[in-house]
Amino acid sequence: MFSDKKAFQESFKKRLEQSYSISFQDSTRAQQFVTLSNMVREHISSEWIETNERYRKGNKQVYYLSIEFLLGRLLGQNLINLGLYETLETWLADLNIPLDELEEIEPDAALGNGGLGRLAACFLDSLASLNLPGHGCGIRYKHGLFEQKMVDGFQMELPENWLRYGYVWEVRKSDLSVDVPFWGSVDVIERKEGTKFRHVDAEYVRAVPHDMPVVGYGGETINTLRLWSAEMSTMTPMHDVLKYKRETEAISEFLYPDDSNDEGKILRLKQQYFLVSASIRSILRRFLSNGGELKELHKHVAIHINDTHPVLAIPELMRLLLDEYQLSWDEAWHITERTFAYTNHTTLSEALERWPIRIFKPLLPRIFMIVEEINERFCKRLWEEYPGEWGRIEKMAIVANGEVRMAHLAIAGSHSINGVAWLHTEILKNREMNDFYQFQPEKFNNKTNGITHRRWLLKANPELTSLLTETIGDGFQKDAAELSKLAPYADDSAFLQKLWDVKTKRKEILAKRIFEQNGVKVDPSSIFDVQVKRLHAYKRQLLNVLHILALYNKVKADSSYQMAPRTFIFGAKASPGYFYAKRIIKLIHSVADLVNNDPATKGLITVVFMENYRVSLAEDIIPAADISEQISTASKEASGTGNMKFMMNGAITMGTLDGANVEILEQTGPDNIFIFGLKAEEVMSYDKEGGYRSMDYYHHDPLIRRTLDQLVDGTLDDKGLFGVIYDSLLGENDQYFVLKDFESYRKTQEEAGRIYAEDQARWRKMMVNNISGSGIFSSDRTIKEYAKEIWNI
Ligand code: CR1
Repeated sequence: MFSDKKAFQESFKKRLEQSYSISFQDSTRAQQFVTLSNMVREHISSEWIETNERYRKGNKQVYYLSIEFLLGRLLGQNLINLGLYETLETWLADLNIPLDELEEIEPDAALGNGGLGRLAACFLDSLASLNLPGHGCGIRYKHGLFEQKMVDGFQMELPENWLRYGYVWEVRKSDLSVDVPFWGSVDVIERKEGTKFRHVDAEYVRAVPHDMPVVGYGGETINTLRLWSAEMSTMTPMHDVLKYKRETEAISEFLYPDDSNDEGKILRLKQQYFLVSASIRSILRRFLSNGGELKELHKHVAIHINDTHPVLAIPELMRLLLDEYQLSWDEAWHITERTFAYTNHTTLSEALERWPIRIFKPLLPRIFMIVEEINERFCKRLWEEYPGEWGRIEKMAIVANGEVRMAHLAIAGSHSINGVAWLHTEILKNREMNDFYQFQPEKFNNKTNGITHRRWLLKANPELTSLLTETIGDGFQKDAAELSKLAPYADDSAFLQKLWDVKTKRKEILAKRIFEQNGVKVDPSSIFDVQVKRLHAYKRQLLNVLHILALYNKVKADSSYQMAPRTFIFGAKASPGYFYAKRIIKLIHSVADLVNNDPATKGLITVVFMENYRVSLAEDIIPAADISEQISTASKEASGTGNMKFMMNGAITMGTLDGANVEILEQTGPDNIFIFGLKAEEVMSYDKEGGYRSMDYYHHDPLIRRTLDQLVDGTLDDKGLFGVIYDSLLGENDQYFVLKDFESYRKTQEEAGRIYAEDQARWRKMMVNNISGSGIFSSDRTIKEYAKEIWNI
């Protein structure tokens, strides 16, 4: 289909006309996009079949269970991985169709919130590109992450609709549906062979799989992402059918429904069980139909639990082995514990899931019985290890105080527990999960996150990709470790000039987009200083915006103050119920209004907030960045992955020693990164022992005082909008150490600006050292470690 230009063009036109009954001349970009994508999907079908055949012959399979997969767009990436991008670009251009316009039509598949979901997407790409048998299991939410619309600086949330053209990449497989039971009760049947349990009077929800091809680089391996959608089951009687339909379909309607009330909580728990029950049963079915022996399951199947959301997979596998396949508890547990591995992604307590028994037990009666039994046996083992230590055992229990603690269940039921960056894993081992680490140290390990360089370099930055290819050859495209070959070019002035030109070109492209979207003119020769990520207090967008306001004050107060012109670029969605985060978004807009419209700072400081941050927008922003803001309160950001994307695109990190920044520093060395602020141990010891008083910083630093006062004195608004932020810093003693780190941040920013303006040769060299040191952050490296050390594939 794609081997001959004429044949392709004819087939493309013909298919378009046949599918839409429209002449080729009159067809729309959307119709062209759908036609082309369908052709690509059909093109890979034989490789997809072939991959599955290969897997049937006995390799160990990995299943990556995740409540989020933040895929973004697939057309361009699939073409790159298939090696077809450039060919089709010219063939389509002949038909007057710019390929990039077709790519722009594709809605982002935004089935995730942020880092955790994007990591899952990068992992799928790496698994397939390394020809490893690893598949995703997730939920086919009808609506992905909300679309952010800014109205007068306030965030509005609109429902997202990625399925509007139908979804070209998926294949619906109704014949492989499974029915998932909720509610009802458990019948206990005493038999000669022992006690049997049966879940009765359940309400069933049908899980219908939709398979998506995951195209590996080179096109040899096409893995599968199986997404389940919830539909009515024929196993439930027809009374009150409307209510039943509504409640059923709600399960796969939205990503993370609001769970601030019980109704939302029930829905969330339903989603979790829905995902794991359908996935585990389809995994077992496939395993058994290939002739697998259940007692050997763990030797042929590895199941990974991405954060605690899919943790019910553990009792679900137990349930199947016990109730449906009649294994003994000990046999079932032996298999289960060796099959599962769990990744922790955060130590923030609000993200550690606990489910109230009053909700859990009635919704999932049999699963709850099994969880209780797991807990009893687990506590018994603890008792043997720590006789008499009630306090410790209660702290470690899986069920306690009326709640099921999902992380504890994950630890007890997995053979491997990993953090996502060196520092994060150390904090897990030595603090957050220290009791568990003492009990079973061999289970704990680190797997520093990574990003797929195929999307974040080859796809997002073709300009840099060609420059690198002409400089060090194309080996890095397959193996990102080869980026290290760039190191000698840090002193090659001809190369440095070309690198600078590429960066400038990407800044011009972004500047154009900013003008179109925001109506703000930004100067591509200014420093592009970028912070894009979810809005959260610990990520400290507030520190960034307060620094901008302080800088503005400095320039206003002293017209001779020298600074390199800067464009501060933000992108962030705030969780709809997170009032404080939304207020910070408003603050960024108010500061932008003040600064962008003041002739005194015109051309020196520009502030831009780009609406609706998402994967496809990130692909435009990241290649254009000079400075990458990674300024979380040390110890709070588990890893970060944006930091790695920026580094690979030649931006210099402005960061705290938090998450993977620590390892970025290891790669770049101290001269190629801007590090500031408290260290993790310092933050943790203040957290524990106190001793920090934000008010002192307010009193002793006139710049801080002046800047904070502007939050409440009418400079930014006259409705008291920012009192809540002022109070969080002073009244509530600044939980995230914004004021404590402020001066160190300000000075480091000043230093960065000075180098950029006065020592551009040095800056260019820093860029090279970042790119050449970034290969280790390819998710290929991460996945190879998971494969070898956790999954044993
Ligand atoms: C972490 O906050 C990390 C990603 C992926 C996030 C971020 O630092 O890079 O996971 N955690 O590991 C998260 O979303 C619910 O927890």
